[in-house]
Amino acid sequence: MVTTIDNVYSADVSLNAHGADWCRWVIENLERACDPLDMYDRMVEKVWGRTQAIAALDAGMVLTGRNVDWKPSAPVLPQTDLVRITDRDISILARSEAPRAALFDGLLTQIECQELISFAFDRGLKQSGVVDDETGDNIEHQARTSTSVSLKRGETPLIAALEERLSLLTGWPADRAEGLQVLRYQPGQQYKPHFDAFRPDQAGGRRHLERGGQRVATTVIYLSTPIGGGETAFPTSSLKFKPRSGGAVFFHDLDPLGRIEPSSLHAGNPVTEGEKIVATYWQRESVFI
Ligand SMILES: O=C(O)CCC(=O)C(=O)O
Repeated sequence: MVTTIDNVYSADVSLNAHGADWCRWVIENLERACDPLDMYDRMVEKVWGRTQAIAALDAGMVLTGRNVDWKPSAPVLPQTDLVRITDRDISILARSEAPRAALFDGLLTQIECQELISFAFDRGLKQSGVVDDETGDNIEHQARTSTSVSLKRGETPLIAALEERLSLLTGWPADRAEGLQVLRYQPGQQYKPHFDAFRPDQAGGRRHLERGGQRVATTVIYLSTPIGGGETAFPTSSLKFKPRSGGAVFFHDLDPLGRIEPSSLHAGNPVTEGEKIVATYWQRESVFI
């Protein structure tokens, strides 16, 4: 076979995911110095999956000699579904494209869950709050009826080990994260649909952005298994994760281009029986002090 520019490009699996015409479209537009962010939107609007579009643009940027740092960096999950992190095997039981989410198992042992719950309860839980749009203060709101406590990063050896585990699992530095927030939901308690990312168009959101930048990803770590209800639910896709102690759900708060991801809208469904206890871990764009 004669090697032509066309068949070199189309030999790239990611560029060729939707056939030769699309492959050519990507390369030609990159060669014309089009903005890859606009191209991404166009591709996803048509036939491309988000991950596919990113991979094709990444490959195209390399092949056309353009700047490969075209999108913000973000936590990344391992490709394989079983990963050995320090002393344990963590499984990825399920993945989703929209929201870009993954369900982990084996992040904590049952003993570790108990230790974290006891520590948080000893520190004392108070009525949970939400960020006030205008002031950025934490205010009580009927949308969030759990009780909670905010812990410091590395506050105990177990917390430090868990943060290290999450950092290794997602390839994101442990100092680019808030301290864990432990939440307790009793029957009837819930957190109605909301985004975790801060709104840059609101004064309250901007106040939080000054400290460590945007929230880039959330991990909800399940410390108990409620008998009924309490799913972490994503209403735009009808995806629901059932809490199981020791497991966790990870999801990106931003789209691959750093904008608030519409499908990251999520809720903690009302607990109907038993008790749900979680620790929420928010990763930030930059170092959080
Ligand atoms: O409780 C859950 O399942 C979700 C918690 C949550 O939405 C949050 O802390 O932002």
